[in-house]
Amino acid sequence: MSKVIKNGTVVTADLTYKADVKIDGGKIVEIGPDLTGDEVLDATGCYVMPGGIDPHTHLEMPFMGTYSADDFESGTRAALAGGTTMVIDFALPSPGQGLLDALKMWDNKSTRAHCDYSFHMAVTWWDKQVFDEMPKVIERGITTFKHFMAYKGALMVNDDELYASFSRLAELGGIAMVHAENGDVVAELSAKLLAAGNTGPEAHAYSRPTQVEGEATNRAIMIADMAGVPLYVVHTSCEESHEAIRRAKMQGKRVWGEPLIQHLTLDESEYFNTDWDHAARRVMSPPFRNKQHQDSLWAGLQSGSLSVVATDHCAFTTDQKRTGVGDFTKIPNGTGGLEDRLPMLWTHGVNTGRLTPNEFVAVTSTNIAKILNCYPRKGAVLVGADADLVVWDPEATKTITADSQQSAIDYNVFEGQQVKGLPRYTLTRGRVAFADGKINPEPGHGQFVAREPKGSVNQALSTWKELTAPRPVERSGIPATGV
Ligand code: DUC
Ligand code: ZN
Ligand code: ZN
Ligand code: ZN
Repeated sequence: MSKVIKNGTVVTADLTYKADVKIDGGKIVEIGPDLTGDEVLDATGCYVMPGGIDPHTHLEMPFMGTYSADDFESGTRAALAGGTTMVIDFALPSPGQGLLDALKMWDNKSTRAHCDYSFHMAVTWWDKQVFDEMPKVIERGITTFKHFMAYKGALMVNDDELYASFSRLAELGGIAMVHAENGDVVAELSAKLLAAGNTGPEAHAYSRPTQVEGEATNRAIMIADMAGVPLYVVHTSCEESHEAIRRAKMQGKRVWGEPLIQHLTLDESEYFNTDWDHAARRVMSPPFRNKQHQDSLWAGLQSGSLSVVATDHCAFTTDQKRTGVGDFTKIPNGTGGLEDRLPMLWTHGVNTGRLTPNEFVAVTSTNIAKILNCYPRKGAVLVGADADLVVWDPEATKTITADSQQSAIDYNVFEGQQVKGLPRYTLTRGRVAFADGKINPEPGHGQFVAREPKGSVNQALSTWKELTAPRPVERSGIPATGV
């Protein structure tokens, strides 16, 4: 059964043009005028764009004494309802657990996914077993490895471990990723705040100032440069971190930054709400920042110094958040956003003139497909590409509310926000999974997307490489010992 999306305007990262799109066998088979097929989807007044790719989710993840509340079932339903057709989740070994063992757990969790997905691997500890398993993980199609520079005593890795892991990845052609916050300083500040009686959610923001993120981003970039590995910085939330990424790019390094839709549209005043639940529900790391930092992130998307908009979707219920009453360090870190990323970015980005529709496609889909090496199978409207598409109605409006969301949690951090620009249809490999406001789920439809290593290294300007084969200098006149 073929399908034709008719009367729409195709919008990709670089082109805008009127055309019908024909789909068969889950793939795009033809693009052009006046196409016919067994089934017609009307796209009059709509844009036909590559479905969103969210490269940063934590579904059913064990974290801070609990599990994130959305699993691959509710998480990928939320994705599709918001026009996202692929998620990349983090397989997270607990310290001491093998990478392949963790991967098995993630394979089992993801069997009910409604849309395609891939994984990043987290490196939460370091020894010979991790070193030996890395190539096997890459053979499985997982080429991106995330390192936590925060969460001291739990997931954090130290600089020696970062350097060892980054060097191994450079050798294997992988990409290093970092959660860039100085975990030692965060731990010190948190202890001080608690000792002074600052126990509420606002102390979470005080414990993670922008400097801890800027310092860690700079450090990660320098360590990546010495190791010669490309670096992807997740959840870039502030100017200090953005500045480091910008500078690295200007120096010719492959470094990418990923702001989240939450940091672009919500600010630190959320933590000073007098309702404890309201503030705690918004506790995530890094925390929300002030308007100057938001401006910096928007500017980065405009100029191309920041590449991708993600969510870090890691949702916890109010009850889960309440385990941190009396001690902000025990509030599970994380917020939702999968269903709202595209409508919020369209509303605050395209409708305000900050982003063109083509730039919107680039930062929500195409750029990350290229970075992760699954382009043009994903992130493209091209013959032969997977028919992961969103038919986008720029005139459709709604008010975001927890009552109508797919996520399993009992609130939404964007509650009450008016959005203009919503999916009319979302297609996952040709299957219409969302139509006219209704989800049509098929658990297990989603397939794992394996990715090949790109093998790109960072060698442009670094002089460090000259030192990797060190030669001792022959010297004369060495003083005799014991003089
Ligand atoms: N930050 C969060 O807020 N949640 C999950 C992990 C992270 O780094
Ligand atoms: Zn993180
Ligand atoms: Zn994360
Ligand atoms: Zn199917």
